[in-house]
Amino acid sequence: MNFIRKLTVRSCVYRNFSVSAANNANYSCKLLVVGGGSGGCTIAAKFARRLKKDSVIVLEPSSEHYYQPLFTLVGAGVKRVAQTRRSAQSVLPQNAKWVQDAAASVNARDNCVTTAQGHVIKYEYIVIAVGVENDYAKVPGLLESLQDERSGVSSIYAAEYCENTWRDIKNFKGGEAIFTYPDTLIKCPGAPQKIAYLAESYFTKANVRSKTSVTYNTCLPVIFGVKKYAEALLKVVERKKINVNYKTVLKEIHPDRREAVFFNTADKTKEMTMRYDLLHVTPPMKTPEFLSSNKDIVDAAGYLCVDKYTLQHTKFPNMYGIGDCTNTPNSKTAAAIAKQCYVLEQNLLSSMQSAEPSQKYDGYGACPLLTSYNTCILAEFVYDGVPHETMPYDQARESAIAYYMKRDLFPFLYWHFMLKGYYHGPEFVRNIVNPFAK
Ligand code: UQ1
Repeated sequence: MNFIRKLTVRSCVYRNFSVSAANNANYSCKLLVVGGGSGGCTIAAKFARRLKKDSVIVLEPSSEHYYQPLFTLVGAGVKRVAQTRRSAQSVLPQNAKWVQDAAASVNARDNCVTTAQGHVIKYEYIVIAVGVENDYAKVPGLLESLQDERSGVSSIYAAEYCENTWRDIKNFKGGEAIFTYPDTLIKCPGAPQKIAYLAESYFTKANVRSKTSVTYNTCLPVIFGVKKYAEALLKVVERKKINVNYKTVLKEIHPDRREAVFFNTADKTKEMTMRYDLLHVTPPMKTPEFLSSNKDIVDAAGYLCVDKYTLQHTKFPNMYGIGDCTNTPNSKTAAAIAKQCYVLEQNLLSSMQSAEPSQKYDGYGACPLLTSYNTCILAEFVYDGVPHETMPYDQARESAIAYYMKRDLFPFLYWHFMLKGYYHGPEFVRNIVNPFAK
């Protein structure tokens, strides 16, 4: 049995040879998009419009699609998780075929993907857009704490737990509030500190700040990777009297004693145990197993190997990658995907016409760093931490307009334009609001 399943997976032998033959189907398509999140949905929309009906297949197991950038505001009590959710059916393009299943293996040499249910999908071109997932198991005690309503432990990094962050912040009566940042690549590297700033603001409003100590323990040696914004954020930290411990990583949680154990990245034997009343965890993250275990197409860390400018796979020219699962050294944010989707569209079209990809992704990423319930630092930058701002003011300044853009404008752009393939980042906004910028 096992042998036959392996054969099926490895060489994409068709259904007659497969173990659960009766239920298996074979599909073939011009373009297979693996993943129906921000990147997958956007790319599928673009190509479903360009190609004949059902030439595009989207492989996505989830019936729901979330606008994750709002999870921070869910954690802060400004939005409900229901406002971040739409059915996958309603956001995936009508003209594409949705196979509701997960990828189990990609065979880049034979141009086919096997699904968890044993279906085989043949493709001419493939876009991998599977994102990253939370690796709860890496921190003993984390999952059981998240699942326990009274633990005081929560995370804005999951649809099922982000409302619990608000519950914990709202019910907080003073004591130790700790916020963490893990020792893996993560999506939205600003969110772990944004939620600390919002919590601190709420504690002040609720008159519990004076009996509260707020601590941010980050794996990184700096508060933020782009110097211009790091300087501004250090002032925020100072004003809010938040204790920041650098190179400090959550190792383990003991929910029974409400204790969290941290280690120092410079000397892993140096451990520190901290008691908490509220613990917000940014979990370690990883790419899905079917991807990270496929050494043909990933780097040592398990991320899809693509050219950081063209987004084309480094070994397989009919394969592209977009979003959080690729090894491009940009900040993993929705704004990055907006820019990437234009580059990928143009380059994949070139590949389909047997030409070389020529568009280049500049590493654009944006991070609206909420610093209170009405202020935000709107960081925008390209590769190598070079600021690249859209608005006609110094975006390192905390501003109300950036807060309302984050809360109301970006979700609107996302649902109505980006997912439909019509939004490529703020260049057009820049041309309107800042027409004389270089
Ligand atoms: C953006 O375009 C975008 O996409 C919808 C976001 O969503 C998450 C953002 O957070 C940001 C910052 C941008 C950039 C847009 C402007 C107008 C600066």
